[in-house]
Amino acid sequence: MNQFLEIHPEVGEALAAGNAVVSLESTIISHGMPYPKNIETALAVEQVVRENGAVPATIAIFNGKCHVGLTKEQLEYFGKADDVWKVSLRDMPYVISQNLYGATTVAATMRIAAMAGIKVFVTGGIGGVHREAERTMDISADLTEMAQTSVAIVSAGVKSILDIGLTLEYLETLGIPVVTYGQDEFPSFYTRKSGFASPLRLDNANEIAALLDAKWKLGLNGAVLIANPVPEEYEIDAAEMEVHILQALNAARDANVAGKKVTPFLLQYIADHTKGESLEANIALIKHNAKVGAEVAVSFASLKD
Ligand code: PSU
Ligand code: MN
Repeated sequence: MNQFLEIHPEVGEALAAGNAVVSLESTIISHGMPYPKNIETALAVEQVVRENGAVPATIAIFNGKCHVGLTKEQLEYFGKADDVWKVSLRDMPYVISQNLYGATTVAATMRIAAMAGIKVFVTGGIGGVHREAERTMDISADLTEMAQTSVAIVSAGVKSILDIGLTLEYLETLGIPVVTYGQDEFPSFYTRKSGFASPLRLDNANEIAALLDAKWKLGLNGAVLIANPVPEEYEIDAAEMEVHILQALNAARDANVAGKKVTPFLLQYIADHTKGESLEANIALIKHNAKVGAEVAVSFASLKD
């Protein structure tokens, strides 16, 4: 076993028995949502995973170790502390060797999940190709990680702080199947629409599990992105969101925000300027993703080799 991994006993037992496990990221807790809603949401999401027959494994770096499955106290720590690193792949060796605390992004969470043998990962929104990336070259390591690591990701699509069209092109280049659950259009996080057709569509968890099985048995390594639209009753009007997003992008430019700070800055700005509504949608969609992710994990675990 990898010397940097610390697997929670409940998670380890489920994995050893071949039962369904769903991994969850921690950047959304420490850098993606305000306290105390972040902790409430993290706990509620774990509960949804359990109710749907899988064991949750939230992943974070604690004192230099990659923890797979957190205690309630550890989750609370990540929701409250302000000295927590946002850890993507390139930060892992530093944070681990310096015995620091880190909240893992999609890229880092996927890699640690794969090290532990977990096949399904649930989040809210992934990183992608930023608007104006042709000038800034700001493309999330989440995408390149998806090309290499064989974990299915359930997200609510791609948030329109990013360039959705370019992100879909990049995913195509990397050979990553993009499957929208239950509709033809690719969703854009707060809304079910994006203006882009989804490359693929499947309507139930068993078909998604069969696609994962086929991909990996073919030796096609890498992720599958499962885009799960936000529930209708929590959707936010796209035109209304676009106003806030443009303001957030302007504010980031005025403040010369660059590098790893860009995404947290934009998320924070939007959360501050849309108050309850965007947060409520965010919580609803991640719970919905947890349900679908657990169903996929259960179905995948039931497939015989
Ligand atoms: N997008 C969201 N919510 C998030 C993130 C992205 O809608 O919380 C977080 C995720 O942890 C994602 C990370 O992996 O931001 C991407 O950061 P960057 O763009 O710096 O790669
Ligand atoms: Mn970036």
